Amino acid sequence: MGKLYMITALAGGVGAAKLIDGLSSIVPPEKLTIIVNTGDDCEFYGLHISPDVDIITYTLAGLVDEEKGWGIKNDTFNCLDMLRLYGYDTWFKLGDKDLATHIHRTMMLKSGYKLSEVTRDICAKLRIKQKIIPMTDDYFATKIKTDRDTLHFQEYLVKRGSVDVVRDIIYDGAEVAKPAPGVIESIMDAEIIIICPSNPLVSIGTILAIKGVRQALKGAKAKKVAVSPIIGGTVVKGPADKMMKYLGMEVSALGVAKLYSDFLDIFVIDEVDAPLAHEVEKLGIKAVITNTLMRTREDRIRLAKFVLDIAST
Ligand code: GDP
Ligand code: FO1
Repeated sequence: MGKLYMITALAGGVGAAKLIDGLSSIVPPEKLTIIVNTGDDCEFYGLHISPDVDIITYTLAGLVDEEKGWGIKNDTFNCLDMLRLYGYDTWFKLGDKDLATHIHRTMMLKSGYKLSEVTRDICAKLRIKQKIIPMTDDYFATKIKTDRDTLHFQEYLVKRGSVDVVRDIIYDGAEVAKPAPGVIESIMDAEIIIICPSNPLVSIGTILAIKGVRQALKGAKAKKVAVSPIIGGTVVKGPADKMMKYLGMEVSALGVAKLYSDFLDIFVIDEVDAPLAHEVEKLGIKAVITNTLMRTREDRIRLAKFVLDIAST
């Protein structure tokens, strides 16, 4: 690769972290900014948890549990066991080391620091040189309206195992939440913007719902490239396919392309979805085809290189 580009990525959790890992091995850290979804943030035992921010952070720090894609590798669950004994709900699996992150974050938030400042502090202490910015410092909660109730996203996903029929997705707080410092600037300053393979509704959709973000993406000079999170009409993991289906969307790379069509330049779709390329291009988006499944570290690096090559030609 010749010129070193300023890159900004929009990211959710596990799917995104794999591509970010690939990018981080080929891009100098000071050239990479990652804007991360906070719609999944939740509170347990008085602690503020930022699952997607932590997934990206732990991945870049080499701490992540590779098998699950979240949490810290070789973590133990002694604290949770004790909390269960005291009668607390323990369906959200917070490891002992992971809890230290949430305690630290909550203490800093309580003493007046913003989430973006806390994230910077955690990154510095974990020696992460890339810039990780939560999408907002303000309250924002993704809620799922089911047939019987309205749930926080983590209750829908983890507690109930995403079995419910999804009637609506509520971006609670989107009306007032402001982009965190650096979000709009990093979009406007970027030369390449990458939309990671993340849930288009509850990971990328939330970032796009923050005031000014979609507008900034439309106006940004950067080449905007997304990697499809849907391969052959299905997901690698997570509930994106079910959610899209229940909300009447086409469950395919084309369905995702439609959600990004007002700002996207290039859509990277999987080889199995080659027949959709023509329909994607009808939306005014260039479709490029490759193997997008990241099973190994080599897959991550290869896909990251592919995305950068496509964006810089
Ligand atoms: P998120 O990253 O927080 O949105 O949550 P998930 O990790 O559950 O992933 C969401 C989306 O990423 C799903 O639609 C997955 O299909 C997609 N995804 C996960 N891994 C891969 C991968 O290796 N390649 C591609 N193309 N998509 C992936
Ligand atoms: N995902 C699960 O499926 N079960 C869990 O118990 C769980 C705990 C957890 C704790 C900390 C953390 O940072 C992430 C955690 N996740 C868990 C992942 C998380 O719920 C989702 O993958 C993301 O919110 C979606 O991006």
